[in-house]
Amino acid sequence: MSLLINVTGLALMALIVWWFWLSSKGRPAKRASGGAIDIVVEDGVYEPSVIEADAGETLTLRFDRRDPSPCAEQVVFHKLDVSRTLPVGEKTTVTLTPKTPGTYRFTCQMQMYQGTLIVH
Ligand SMILES: [Cu+2]
Repeated sequence: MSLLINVTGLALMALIVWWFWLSSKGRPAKRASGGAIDIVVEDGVYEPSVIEADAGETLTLRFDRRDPSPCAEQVVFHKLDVSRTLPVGEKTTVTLTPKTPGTYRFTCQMQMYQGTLIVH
């Protein structure tokens, strides 16, 4: 009986590892190349959640908030001093020109939604 439980436990762990590996693989970084990038805000994730850009490049991000929960209400770009309120069912444009290469996080006000802006 305890062997069965161990096998089940191992299978469950393998499934969890596989799930995380697969879900991170399924989200390639979105490269900014002049045009606007649409970011869907839904089910606790920004999609895409990783944005890449070059330093000094002006980024136009269009947040499409589909999640009506108050959690998704704001997007905050840490270190860049930018935050916006996102109305539900609308696209909110955020324009940024990061000048220094680095990794900048953007999150909701409670940091449940997580995004990363990589500046080269
Ligand atoms: Cu939140």
